[in-house]
Amino acid sequence: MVKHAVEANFDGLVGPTHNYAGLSWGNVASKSNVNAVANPKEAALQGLAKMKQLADRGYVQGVLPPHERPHIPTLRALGFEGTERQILEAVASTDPSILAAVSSASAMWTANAATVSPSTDTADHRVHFTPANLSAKFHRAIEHRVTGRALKSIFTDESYFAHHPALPSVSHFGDEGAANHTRFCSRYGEPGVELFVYGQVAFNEQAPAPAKYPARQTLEASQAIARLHGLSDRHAVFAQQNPAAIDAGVFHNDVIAVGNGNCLFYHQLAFLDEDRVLAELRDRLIGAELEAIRVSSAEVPLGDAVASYLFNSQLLNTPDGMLLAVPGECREVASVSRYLDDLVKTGGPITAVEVFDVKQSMRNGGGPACLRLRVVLNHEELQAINRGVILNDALYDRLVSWVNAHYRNELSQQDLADPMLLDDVRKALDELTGILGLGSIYDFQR
Ligand code: SUG
Repeated sequence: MVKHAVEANFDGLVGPTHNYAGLSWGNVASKSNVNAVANPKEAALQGLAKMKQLADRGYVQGVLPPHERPHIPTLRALGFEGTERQILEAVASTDPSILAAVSSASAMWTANAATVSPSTDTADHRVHFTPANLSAKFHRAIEHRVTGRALKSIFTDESYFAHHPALPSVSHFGDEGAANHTRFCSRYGEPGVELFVYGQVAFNEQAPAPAKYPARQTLEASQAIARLHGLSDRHAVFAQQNPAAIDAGVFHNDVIAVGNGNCLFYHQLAFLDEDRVLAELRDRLIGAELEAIRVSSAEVPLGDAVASYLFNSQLLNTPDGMLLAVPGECREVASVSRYLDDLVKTGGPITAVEVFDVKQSMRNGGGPACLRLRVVLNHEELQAINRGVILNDALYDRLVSWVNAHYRNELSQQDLADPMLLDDVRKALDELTGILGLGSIYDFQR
C-alpha cells in the first residue's frame, strides 16, 4: 500500500563566521565578492525568515546546524602547533587563505550536505543518506564528518534510516550531494526516479569535460551513491551537465535546473544530451507524465540565469499547483523578471512565484535552493526523527534570539584571526546543540 509522504526541507542555519573569501573558483558570485565585509547576523536572520515563511505556509521545515569554525583540528592536521591562539596567529600571518578556508560557513548550503533517497525508492525500504565528500574544494571537503553526525543525530532510528560514510575523498569520486540530484514522482509516497547529474567522467579522459572551470561531480560518484542507496535501474537516470554551462559559472546542476513531483524546470543548456535525459525520465516516471518546462536562451540568456539564480529556486507543491520560491535577484534581471511574469500565466504546473531575500548567501553563490536539503518522509519516518530541529513559532523565536545574542554585524577577512571569534562560535554552538537537542556533534564537545 502506498503511504502518504511529505517533502521536508532542512535548511542550513548560517554560521557565525559567514564571510566572503572568494574560495570557489567556478562560482562567479563567490569570486566577485571576495573581501567584501559580510554581515553574519543578517545572513542568519535572512535564512531563518525564509524557513519561517515556508513553515507558516504549512511545509515541514527543519534546521541543520552550522559547523565549528575556524576548525582547529584541520589546522593541527596541517602541522600548525601550539595553543589555539598561537595556531590562529601563525596561520593568519603565514597562510591567510588556509585560515579563510577553515573558517568558511559553507555548511549552510545544505543542498550539498548529502544525497538522500526516500524509502519508496531503495531496496531495503529505508531512507538512505550519504554526506557529500565535496572534495572539489578544500573548505567544503572538511564538512562531511560533522554533517554525518548531525544527520545521524536527527535521523537516528536504524529501522527507518541508513547512513553511509562519504565517498572516498578524491577527485575521481567528487560528490556534491543533492545539488546534483533531483527526484521525480507522481506523489511523494509513490516510487520515484532519481536524476543524477554529473560534470565529467573520471575514468575516461576522452569524455567531454569543461575547459575553464572544474566539474565537481563525477559519473562514478553518482553511480556509487545509487549503488549504496540500493536504487535499481528503474529508479535512476544519469545525465551529464553541459560542459559549456559549467564554463559559464553553473558549478552545480541546481544553478540551471530544478524539479519537483512530475515537473522539471530547466534551461535549454542544462544537459549535454537533453533529448535522452527527457526520454529516460519519461520512461521511468510511474503514474504521471513528465512536465518539462524548458527555458530557451532566447527567453533567458545563460548569463542572466547565472546572475539571477532563476533555477536555484525551490519548487514546492501547493494545493492548486506549484510555487517557485525565487531569490530577490530574479526581479533585478529584466529577462528573468519578464519570464516569471509570463510563466504563471501559461496555465502550466507553476502557478505562483514568491521572492525570498537571501542576499547575504547569494553573494557567495548560494540561493534559496542551495540552502535546503530535501528529505521525503512518510508519516512513520517523520514521527521517528528528532523533532527538536523542526521549525515552529517557538523554535523560530528561540533561534532569532540566539542569533541576536551571538552573531556579529560585520565580519571581514582580518576578523577571522580574532581568538574571541572562535570562543564566541563555540559558546554559541554549544547552546545551539542544546536548543535543537542534537547531543555532542562538534569536535570541541567530544
Ligand atoms: O560551494 N560557495 C558555495 C556555494 C554553494 C551553492 N550550493 C548549491 N549550488 N547547491 C560553493 O561554491 C563560497 C565561499 C566563499 O567564497 O567565501 C562558497 O563556498
